[in-house]
Amino acid sequence: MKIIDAKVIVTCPGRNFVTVKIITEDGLYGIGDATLNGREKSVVSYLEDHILPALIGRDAQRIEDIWHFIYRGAYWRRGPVGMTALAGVDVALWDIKAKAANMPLYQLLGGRSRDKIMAYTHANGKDLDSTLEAVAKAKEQGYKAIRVQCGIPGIAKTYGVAKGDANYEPADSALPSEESWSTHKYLNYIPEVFAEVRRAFGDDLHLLHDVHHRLTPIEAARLGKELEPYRLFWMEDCVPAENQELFKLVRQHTTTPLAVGEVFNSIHDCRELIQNQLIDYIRTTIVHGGGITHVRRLADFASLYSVRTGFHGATDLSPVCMGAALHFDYWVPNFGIQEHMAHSEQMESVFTRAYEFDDGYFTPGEAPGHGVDIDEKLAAQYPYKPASLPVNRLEDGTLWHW
Ligand code: CS2
Ligand code: MG
Repeated sequence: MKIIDAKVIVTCPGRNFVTVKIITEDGLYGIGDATLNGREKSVVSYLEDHILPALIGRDAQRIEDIWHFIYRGAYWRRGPVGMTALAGVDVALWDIKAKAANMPLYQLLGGRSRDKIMAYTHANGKDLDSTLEAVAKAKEQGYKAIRVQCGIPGIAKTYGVAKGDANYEPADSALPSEESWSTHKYLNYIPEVFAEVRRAFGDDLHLLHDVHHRLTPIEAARLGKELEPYRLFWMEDCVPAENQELFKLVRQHTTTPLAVGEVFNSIHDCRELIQNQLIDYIRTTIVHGGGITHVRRLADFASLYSVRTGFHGATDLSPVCMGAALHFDYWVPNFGIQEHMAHSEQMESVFTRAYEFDDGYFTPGEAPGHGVDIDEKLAAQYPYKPASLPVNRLEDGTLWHW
């Protein structure tokens, strides 16, 4: 099944998405998400200048061999740009293989392990009242699990809090905007937010919170302890995780479950975290983790240590990634939860999708492949728009973690 064409489709229906499309001599084609928020063009060049030309003439069925050809062939292994480019190719090839077998992708992985896939969505507000309204709205929509982010008095702009009614989109300017942060104000306020949410909505709702890399280990330990009465499903990205050992101190002090990994791109970024049971959920998802071929290995390794998957699913991951992720979620034995930040109608108009949402759960659909396609004509109407993620400074001007 020879590859005769491979290309990158860049489109910006409200935000930039990068899609790999691989076409075989049999007329079959597959697509994969290769979007890296704020660094999209780097991935496009990595694909167009270094990867795709070398695929022409290769056998599309040899997914594993092509994976290693790209990964080892780079010499400069790993990294978010290379692994996102690799993921786009890998998912396109899995899409082709499942279409050739005329089966939904999850069947190719080993069949489904569950009837439905629990998702969590985002509820955020500039203040406590609007946050509580947002939780009520998400609950109304049927979600059983809700991530809660709230504006902090005295901090102008808090991570995860959208401007107005639009979906939260952090890459909101061509050059990085600057945000200001106070750990002191944040730590003094957030436990009260969860106390209020529990008071208003009771104990059944799964509550999640994203710290977004901003604390030191002892600060994260304090927050984890103070959130214990509110029984979170997870506290995410509590500290930056390049040094995986940082989690030891947090783990010693709190039973609040810990999630990490959306910025990771290989098993080596989280091996110690998993084998030392320093985390409970691994967030590394298909688009940034080298595709299904690599993330499948990561999930199996995590299962040895009772670590479950909790795929990243923000709007800057395209519906193509969501589709592939849901097939993976349907199969993976150690599934935890799937993030779902809804794409706008404009974004969804460019991508047709087989997956469905019902009362807090997804199913991936029975279409051959991952069930997502791109309307290239419509995609061409939305040209790339430069967009950067913000940077973050402490109140004294120190450049901090965003
Ligand atoms: C966030 C993301 O969804 C999450 O957990 O951490 O929204 C993250 O900020 C974006 O994906 C960055 O592009
Ligand atoms: Mg996050």
